Amino acid sequence: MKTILITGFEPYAGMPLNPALEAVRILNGTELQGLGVIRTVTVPVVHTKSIATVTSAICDYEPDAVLMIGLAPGRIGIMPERVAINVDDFRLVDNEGNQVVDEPVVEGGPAAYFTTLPIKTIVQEMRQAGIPASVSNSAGTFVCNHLFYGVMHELRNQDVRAGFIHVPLLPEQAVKCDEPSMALEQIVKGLTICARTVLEHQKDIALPAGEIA
Ligand code: PCA
Repeated sequence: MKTILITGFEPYAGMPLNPALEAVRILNGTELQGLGVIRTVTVPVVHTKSIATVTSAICDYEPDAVLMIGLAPGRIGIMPERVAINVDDFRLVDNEGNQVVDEPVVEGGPAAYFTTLPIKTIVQEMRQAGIPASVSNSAGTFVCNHLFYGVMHELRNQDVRAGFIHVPLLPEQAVKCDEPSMALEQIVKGLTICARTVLEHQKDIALPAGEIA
């Protein structure tokens, strides 16, 4: 039986909840029809703690794959990220008041790491299940990108596939700011499809997903 580790960020920016964490709490322990089991970990939105929290969970669970989940307000669907870049440029303070500007995530590290998840297949499978999904070409430069880059760097010589997926706001959060949203049940269903697809597909498909933004 394979193990897939799914990580979820705590609330941040004064929000009372983070849909990533709400979804991850529900997913903990889910069995994927004989393919594997989901294990989860909660990640602080603190740049000095986020990477270590996930690398320690990787040591504990020895997963076959790692899916890191975070919130991106304004996104219109579940969006697997293509690339992590080696820069912190925080538009907000993190949960311990740090605002890092124009510093590398890893001093001397490569400019970027690509996801090792089959993101096109993931998008296709979610769409076929009726869930809005698309590839994102930027995970931003806040703690989500920081964690994504840091974990890809830690895993660079290991046979563990990993990547980051952003989710939209919940409807109750979105009404206040007129942003797109997705119900928690749909986010949970979508992330379950992501986990299953990663365990079922080693290779990705060629689906056009380039965007100018
Ligand atoms: N989203 C933020 C950090 C935590 C989260 O869920 C981001 O996109 O960087």
